[in-house]
Amino acid sequence: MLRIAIQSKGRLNEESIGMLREIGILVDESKRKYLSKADNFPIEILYLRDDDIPGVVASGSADLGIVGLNEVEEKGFPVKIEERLGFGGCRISLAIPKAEAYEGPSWFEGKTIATSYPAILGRFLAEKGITARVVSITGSVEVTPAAGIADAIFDIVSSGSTLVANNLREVEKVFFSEAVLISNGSLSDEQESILEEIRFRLESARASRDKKYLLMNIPESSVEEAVRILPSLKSPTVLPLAEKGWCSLHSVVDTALLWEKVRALKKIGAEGILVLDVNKIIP
Ligand code: PRT
Ligand code: ZN
Repeated sequence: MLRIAIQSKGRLNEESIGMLREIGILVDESKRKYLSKADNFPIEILYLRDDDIPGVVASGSADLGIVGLNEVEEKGFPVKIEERLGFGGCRISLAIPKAEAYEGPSWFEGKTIATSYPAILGRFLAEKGITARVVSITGSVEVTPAAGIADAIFDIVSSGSTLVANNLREVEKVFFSEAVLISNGSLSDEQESILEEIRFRLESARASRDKKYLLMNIPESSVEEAVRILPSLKSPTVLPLAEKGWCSLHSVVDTALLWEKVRALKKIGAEGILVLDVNKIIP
């Protein structure tokens, strides 16, 4: 059995549950309690505030956690980053009042900066040799300059609209974050094999994300050319059709190349092209 801590509510909650579902671990949300068991996998879900997840994993009260890399970095607990999960992307940036001129980090010398990330900010300031006063605040950091509490802020930015709404300007992007899977690095052999299964499934899900499945009818005389256009996982699958002289051709292509391939295939006579999402790719 493995215990995994995820955010109970907030920005990472839904996507954490969605990620577990994507790899076939079903969490019954209607039964959601502080701790609940997955229906079909040897895993227990522990619902926590994101701030508590790195510490709970480091202490061994949970074996794994899904949390923002920003929280891991800020808290500084000795946890192991097992996987980057590709959601919850954001950055932590320094922002100043819009009207201020800015020529570089020395702007912050002697200034007061409000933040929920004093450790990450402290390291940045030390690296740049800047002395500033850091005010730790847990919420609504973006209103502190207008309220006269701070000259600048160091806060999470995603679209940037919160900064714009508060007449602030992002001047230094300091730390880039996304959701990560963490462990305490001391799992039993049985737990290690469950984690290995999770990693394997994550990899299959990831591999499928930027692929499309293509199905089409193509004249027999064009098959050789189509195989050249469509280098696939192996080679494309070619099946004869009832109608003489025609085949059905199946292949997997990179999403980025989809339209280029479709155009080339139509040119050599492909018809009835179907494009399908790929659910999993299991090597
Ligand atoms: O209650 P709990 O403590 O669990 O949650 P929380 O309120 O501390 O965190 P929550 O749910 O807001 O965020 C959880 C995690 O999501 C963060 O630790 C980040 O890793 C990640 N994340 C991704 C974000 C954002 N994007 C984000 N935009 N966390 C916060 N924001 C906030 C930010 O603080 C600012 O107020 O959104 C605002 C900025 O957004 P934009 O789009 O206007 O730039
Ligand atoms: Zn939090």
